[in-house]
Amino acid sequence: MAARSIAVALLTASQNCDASALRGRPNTLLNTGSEPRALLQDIVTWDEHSLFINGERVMIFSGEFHPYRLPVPSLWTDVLEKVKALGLNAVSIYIDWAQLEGKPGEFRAEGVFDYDAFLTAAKAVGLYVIARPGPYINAEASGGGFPGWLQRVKGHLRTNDSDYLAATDNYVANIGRIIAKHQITNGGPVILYQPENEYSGAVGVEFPNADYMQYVEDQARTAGIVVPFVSNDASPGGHNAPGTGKGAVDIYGHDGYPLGFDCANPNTWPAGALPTNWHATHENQSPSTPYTIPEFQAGSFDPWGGWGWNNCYELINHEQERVFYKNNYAAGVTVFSLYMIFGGTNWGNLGHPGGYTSYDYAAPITEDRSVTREKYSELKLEAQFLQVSPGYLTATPGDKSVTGVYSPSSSVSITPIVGANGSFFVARHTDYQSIEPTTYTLNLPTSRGNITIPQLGGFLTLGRRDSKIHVVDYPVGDYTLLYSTAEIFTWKQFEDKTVLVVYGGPDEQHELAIKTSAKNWKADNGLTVATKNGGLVVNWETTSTRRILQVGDLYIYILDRNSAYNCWVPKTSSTSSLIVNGGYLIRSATVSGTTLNLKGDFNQSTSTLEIIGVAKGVSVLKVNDAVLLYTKNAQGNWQIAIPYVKPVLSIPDLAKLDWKYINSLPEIKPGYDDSKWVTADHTTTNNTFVQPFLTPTSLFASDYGFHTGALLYRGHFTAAGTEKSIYLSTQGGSAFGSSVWLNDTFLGSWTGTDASAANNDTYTLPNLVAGKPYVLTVLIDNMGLDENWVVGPDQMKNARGILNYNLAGSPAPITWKLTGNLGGEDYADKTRGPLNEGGLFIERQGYHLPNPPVKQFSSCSGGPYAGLTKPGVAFYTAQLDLALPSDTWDVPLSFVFENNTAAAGGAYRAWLYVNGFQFGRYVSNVGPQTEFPVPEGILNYKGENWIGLAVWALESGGAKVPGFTLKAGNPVITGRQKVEVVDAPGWKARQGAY
Ligand code: IPT
Repeated sequence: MAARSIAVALLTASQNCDASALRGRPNTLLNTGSEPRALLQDIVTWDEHSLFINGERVMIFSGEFHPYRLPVPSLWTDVLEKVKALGLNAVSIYIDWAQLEGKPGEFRAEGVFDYDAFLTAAKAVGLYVIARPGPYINAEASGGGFPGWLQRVKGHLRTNDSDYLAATDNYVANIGRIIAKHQITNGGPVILYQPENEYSGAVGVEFPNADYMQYVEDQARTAGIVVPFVSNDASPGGHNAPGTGKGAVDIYGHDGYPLGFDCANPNTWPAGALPTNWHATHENQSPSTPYTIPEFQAGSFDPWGGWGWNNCYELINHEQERVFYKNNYAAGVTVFSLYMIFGGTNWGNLGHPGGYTSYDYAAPITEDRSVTREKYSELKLEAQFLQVSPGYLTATPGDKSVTGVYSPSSSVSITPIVGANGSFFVARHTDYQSIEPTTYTLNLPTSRGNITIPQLGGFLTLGRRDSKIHVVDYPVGDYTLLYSTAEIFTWKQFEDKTVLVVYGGPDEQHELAIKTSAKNWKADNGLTVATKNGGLVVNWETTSTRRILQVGDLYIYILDRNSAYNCWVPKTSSTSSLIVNGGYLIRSATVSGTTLNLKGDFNQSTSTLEIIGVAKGVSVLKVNDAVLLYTKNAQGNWQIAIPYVKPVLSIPDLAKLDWKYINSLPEIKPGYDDSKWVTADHTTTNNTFVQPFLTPTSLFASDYGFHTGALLYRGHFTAAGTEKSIYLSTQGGSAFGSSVWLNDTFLGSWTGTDASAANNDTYTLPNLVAGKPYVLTVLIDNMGLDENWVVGPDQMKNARGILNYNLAGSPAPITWKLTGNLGGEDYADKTRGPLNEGGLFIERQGYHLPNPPVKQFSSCSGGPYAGLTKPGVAFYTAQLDLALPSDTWDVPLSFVFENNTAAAGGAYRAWLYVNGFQFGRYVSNVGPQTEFPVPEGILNYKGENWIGLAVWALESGGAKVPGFTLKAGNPVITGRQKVEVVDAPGWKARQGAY
């Protein structure tokens, strides 16, 4: 046994005897990088199979959720409850540094950025948290989470260059302190901490850089982090695994996105993408730690000009969950997190240029928090199964899947996971891409010998892109299943009975056997029952009618998969649960005295509930706190119909609002005063990515503190009269646009394509008058800063703004001024954070905030629908009053742009502001997003709202917004906690605004 595993084994063993010696070590104790090391706490421990929490062996089944992509703290609990209802027991969170330290040295984490509140909420819901604060996170976030001012750090990012390390200290000290406070050692939910992110590859610098990794870990320890460190190598490369010395983490993990991100071809599962060696690589790389996958593909990102979430969903759907997740179980994963469980929104410019506003990710929970996707339901089946299968955690996975051993069929491959408390045989198509159903039989080793299954005749079927877990010698309370071809959803031992729920796909033949000497049983029609191998064998064909087999006090509910999808297993205490059949969502169940209170959501189609396993002393039923009368059915289960009367929703017609208009491009007007603008006078730059540096002074926006949203440049020169054209090289990131004026004469635009992060254009100039001053105004859309996935090139530093220019035919020098958001790093809006507003005139003035001074604006009945007749930027704002039944209903709302290029009259971009939060960037000529969900809490459902649209027409004929509407999704009766409207200030005249 390696020294490392001895230390672990000793520690684990000590749990039951004297663990106290490990408690109470000072938080400042650093691990020096030498191994083996002692743990700093004794609550989260592990062996080669799994984690233990407080001495109890657990599977960690987690989903990634970014609180920063849902800026409504009172809705965090809603998402967390939806995660918990799946049967997951943890969430993994990234934290976006760029939002919290917009100005070096000033850390702010309040209001919508309140991680203290988030971690409190996770604890209250009963989920563990894996904390992943970076400092680098990737995450399709602007700069990969790095604040823009890191562009001015000369050293290599994510290395131990001292200026980079120093830049991270304040953030990690502050966020580390918040996370530390919420560790499980302090009664909080945080059980693991991930330093760095996918520290897996570099170009041109030393790699792996153990000093760097160790620094990141020491920073966290210094901030008080005592829980184990987990890594997330990009692939099974063994980087920083225990035993690799300095910088090693406690628990090695690697990520996996086997199907990739090509949503263009959603029906194509690429060949050879199913991992087949992950158990073996784990045994090689980190045999003493639980097999850990901190990020596994649960959806896909989608770029500008992409295919949209429906396509991505088709690619990464419930079938992908069946085949790929089950393949991971076959490899023995016991710390498993899905990326993403809920994607959310890239509001307020938080995204990188490779993505648009929606970060739905085709995740199990949709961006508008609905749980209608089939992958949500399929995930529930798998997660609930694992929760009741503790034997899985200690079973030993076979090296790989085999053909011809556990089934004679060559078209089926099976991986055994053999254990003392049940064995698991994971079957899949040998050709995992197969969309043809195949029939097969099994030959499984059981405690009653090898058995050919089905014993009572027929064949098993594996449908298109399917995988199944067949259990053997599987404990169900006091009973044991000798085997089951039908999959297990859950089982529960109640006071007077044990209920097992199994399911199969439509019309499939299944068989299970119970080890029992019972000679009496009760079987519903459609079940064939026989005694064999000293037990009872049941064989059936799945139909949508539920059938029950009763043997002793064991009740086996036999369902089809769609019926199983409708079931929930809410916990009533740490050791007991109910089984609830029906309901759109069952969030929780609490028993107090004689009353059972279910919290849940209901829609029309699933409003009948059956509650299985109510304890004897309980007689009163409340649903969402209201007492309801129930009946008992033949099985003694409670039954109740939840009244659902669809509310009449009054959704305002946006076209009828009282729209006000103000020009948002005063910069091109004669006499515009830019004296308060920053002069671009840096003759050097620390930017090491854009090389060579081509202009007399730097025109890189981040060199002057502007890292987000629209950028404006003004170039002053005195004409010689010989000027012919202006060449401009602009860069804003994928799908960016730019427009150029000379004084108030429009010279042209780059309307953008998804493929172009930069653009070079030469604009012909009119005849200029010698000796006269002229101004070039250049508007550039910064789509976010690049990520920095590969260490070394420092791609995050890739500049935004003007990279080069040439005033052809002229000796005249140009003096450039620029602006982004008002104040730059001294950003104006501390509530909505450093990224939310860019440099548009109306943003600098704060007119996008609630209650702008509309008296100074003009009335315009046509609003954005009338639009602009020439290129420019117009701002339209209106008060929007809502009166929606938000106390008991969850009503998803979204703003929809009509995608009609012809009617628009020209390419345009629109920024959507809702009560001051930028909740949409629409690009008419690139797409794909046209529908922008905005959560309640950002919208006040019971009162006044202010919405704004900044419309940038890029082409000579101007542009109008052909259609812009508010759309309500399907309302559901909800048991979620009340949504508090986010407290964020309205407009006030801004000091020094220009
Ligand atoms: C992995 C990143 O760790 C994560 O932050 C996110 O960007 C994810 O990809 C894609 O959504 S990197 C993996 C693709 C190798």
